[in-house]
Amino acid sequence: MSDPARYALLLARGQVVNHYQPIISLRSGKVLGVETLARLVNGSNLIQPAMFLPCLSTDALRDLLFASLPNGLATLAACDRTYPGLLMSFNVSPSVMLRRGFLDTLLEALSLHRMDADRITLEVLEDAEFPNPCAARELFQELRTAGIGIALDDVGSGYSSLNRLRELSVDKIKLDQAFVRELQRAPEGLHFVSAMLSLARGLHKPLIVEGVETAEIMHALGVLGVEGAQGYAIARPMPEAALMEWLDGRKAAPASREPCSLLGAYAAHLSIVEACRALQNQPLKFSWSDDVRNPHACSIGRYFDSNGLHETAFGWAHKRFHEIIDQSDIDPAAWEQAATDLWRCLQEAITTQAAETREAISAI
Ligand code: G
Ligand code: MN
Repeated sequence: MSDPARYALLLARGQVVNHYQPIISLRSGKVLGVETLARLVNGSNLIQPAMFLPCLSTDALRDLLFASLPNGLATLAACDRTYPGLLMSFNVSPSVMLRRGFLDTLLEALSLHRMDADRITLEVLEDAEFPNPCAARELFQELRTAGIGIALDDVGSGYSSLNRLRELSVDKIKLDQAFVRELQRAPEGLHFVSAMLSLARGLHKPLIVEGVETAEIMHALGVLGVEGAQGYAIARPMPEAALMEWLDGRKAAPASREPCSLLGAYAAHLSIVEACRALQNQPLKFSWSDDVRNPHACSIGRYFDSNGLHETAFGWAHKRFHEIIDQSDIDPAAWEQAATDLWRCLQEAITTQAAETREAISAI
């Protein structure tokens, strides 16, 4: 039997289980909600969505959503006993959303489970374009009027273009994993995260980043000011019982804004440079505070000091950046050059460190 036929058969037989992956606020450390992730059960194997989703027809995708919805809502009700008020996200393909009766079926399921519509969020997948943008706009309006949250999923990949973000009214933006997973190998990816964060802030929508695989990446995103995070460093997708245990054992810890790694320093430098640029661009009279002028008083300098990192290429680049800021008449080109030099030095150190860690792991 071909793979698509096997997946369709498993789905028709109801061989579907939900796993749940928490989404946390980096600001408060609190759990904001969980994303429902369907898995097909094939004997003792679980088949991941990346394998089977591309093989399913629109009808099958709709069946998948409405097969995972009742269990998801029951799990949400169970979570309420110990962790009230979480949100639950369900992934949905544009083609499924535009099927006749989609909203009614969704509302029926919610009413059957006595769950308020504002407890669920639909994550709109990037797997296809909306065939009818007018109908999509209307539906999004209806969903939002009903209280159902909408997130644009996997933004930055596939069809989740900026155009979709501009045209459709959504509540949240989820940045694709590809921009986050590789940050230790390619820290310059933080500029994409930062740009998306500015856009999300401008649109008054929280940005949630996916693919947060290490504590260092989570920390750097907190330094940058990202609101929500999801990924292996927080928790892997897990069945209901494991989710309950995880929630029971969870202690909320807000992300620190002080850099405590080179990637964190890269993120802090990014925030400082953007703030400086914005101020320099305005016809305002201002003087830099001592914290910005003094290389030992800024958060990056404090981190370098406490870890003996000043006498390094990036430590010198950091001092040079502050020397330029400290001049009474700042030369904008020299300032931009100094800002870029510090990123470049940090980037080199971070990627070298990541390569050494990989080598050390493979030697074990
Ligand atoms: O695109 P979407 O957000 O729906 O993708 C979720 C998928 O990504 C799930 O199948 C989940 O198992 C996987 N996933 C979740 N967190 C991580 C992570 O930190 N790294 C990687 N590589 N995959 C993840
Ligand atoms: Mn998703």
